[in-house]
Amino acid sequence: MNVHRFEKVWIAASIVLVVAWIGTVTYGAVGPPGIAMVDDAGGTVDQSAIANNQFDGPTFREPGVYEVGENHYAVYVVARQFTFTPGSAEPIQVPANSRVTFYVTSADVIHGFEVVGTNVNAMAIPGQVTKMTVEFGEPTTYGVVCHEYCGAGHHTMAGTIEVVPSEEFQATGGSA
Ligand SMILES: [Cu+2]
Repeated sequence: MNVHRFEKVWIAASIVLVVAWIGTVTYGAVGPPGIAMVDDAGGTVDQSAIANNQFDGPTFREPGVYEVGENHYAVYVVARQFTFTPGSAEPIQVPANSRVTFYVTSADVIHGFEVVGTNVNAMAIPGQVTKMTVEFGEPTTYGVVCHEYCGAGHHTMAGTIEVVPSEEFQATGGSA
């Protein structure tokens, strides 16, 4: 069988592309970028209870920042049209060089929770708790934006995360 020279070049280029794509995904997942998908480990909540500001203990606690371990904090965030609580009215404060687990849910429609300039990027889904653990480094300020179109005020839906020196940090939700 005679394969034309250009045909061979394209076959080779296709193989290189496929290998490069697989390589990129593998590098992102197991290499320095540490990219991971958000799964359903956060479990579910009663969306109407969240909408009525009823928070039932371990499933979804009163929105705020909790100290849950040594240098480990939990942040419970409710997204609703068109604010993050906490985050919008008051910033989410976390200490520098800490590990933070976010629990995010929505009181109404699907929202997004993206920490600008980082790989923290997830959906806030009514009835579902999005759980993700991230590490924060030096003191700085991050913007948080909703990146799922959620209604007329979507473009105004934003918040702030302040990474503060650990001696200035005070957990709003208390410890444990
Ligand atoms: Cu939104």
